[in-house]
Amino acid sequence: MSTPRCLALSGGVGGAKLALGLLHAMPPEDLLIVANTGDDFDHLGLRICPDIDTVTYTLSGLANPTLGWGRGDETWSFMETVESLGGEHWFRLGDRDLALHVERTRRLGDGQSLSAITAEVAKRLGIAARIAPMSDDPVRTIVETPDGPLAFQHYFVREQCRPTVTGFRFEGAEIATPGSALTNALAGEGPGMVVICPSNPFISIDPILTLPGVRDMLVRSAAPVIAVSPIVGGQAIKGPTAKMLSELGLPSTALAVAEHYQGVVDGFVLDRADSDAEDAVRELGCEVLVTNTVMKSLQDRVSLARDVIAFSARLS
Ligand code: FO1
Repeated sequence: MSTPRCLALSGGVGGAKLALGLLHAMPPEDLLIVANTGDDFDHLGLRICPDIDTVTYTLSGLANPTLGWGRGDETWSFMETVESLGGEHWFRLGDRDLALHVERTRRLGDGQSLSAITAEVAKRLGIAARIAPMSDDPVRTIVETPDGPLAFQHYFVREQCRPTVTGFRFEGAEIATPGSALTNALAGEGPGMVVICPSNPFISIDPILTLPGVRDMLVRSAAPVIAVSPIVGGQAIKGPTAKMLSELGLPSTALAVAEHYQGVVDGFVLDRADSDAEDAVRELGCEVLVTNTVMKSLQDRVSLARDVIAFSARLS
């Protein structure tokens, strides 16, 4: 596999939106998206990989635009039937989405790696860019709360992010091997640029950075590492990032996210709404780009991707 020009680290919805913009802004073979797998879990006997699937469905044009996860052309007969039988229905698997979980679980059972399955599914769905898991080994995010630890999807979906967060653990990360797509991309001359997508820093990006050697490879990489803020005007575009920051005793600001990434990133992208933080972020030792980061339309995604590419060229 050739070294990608752009390595994008992604979590769920926000990451997938920028990944789609990047796909439109460069030749697809130049792009490698490495997805968080800390959200993965086994449910109803199936292996579910939400962040890989959100990126895969988004890049193939199959994503559900309303929910942000799962497929757009969905029906729910399977879930309704599970519920009618008294089964667990708090985590909803649509009928078409179900096929991916069944097929992935079968292939894993046959001994195929998650990397190989993810690449094959992307190809089958017509995606020309590369998508890879952060690791083929199991890493499971645990959310610490005052009432004890919660498995990630129990916190996120079953409890609707209501419990107060006191910290995170990434079970298995210390003995996991980073995926070969990720380490190959960062080895040798490395990629032209690394983009940390506007995903939740604690639950989407930290699992990737915690894998043995990954943070060091990013710090040592000659490529500019650029993070796009998932916080705009004190709010997360989607998800619990702002809530988590305040529960962890941090301000719900883009600056707090930049501080979190201090030492890893060379560049930080702020939304225009947060332009007053520009000097403070620069004082952390990284360059700053202020632009529109809110991605409502495809045009917004492509514009932000182009801005990030131009910013990285300035930093190279
Ligand atoms: N998120 C929900 O809020 N409710 C669900 O029932 C749900 C089901 C689901 C099924 C497959 C899948 O790939 C993702 C799903 N998600 C659901 C999203 C997912 O749990 C989270 O958004 C991510 O883990 C956070 O990035």
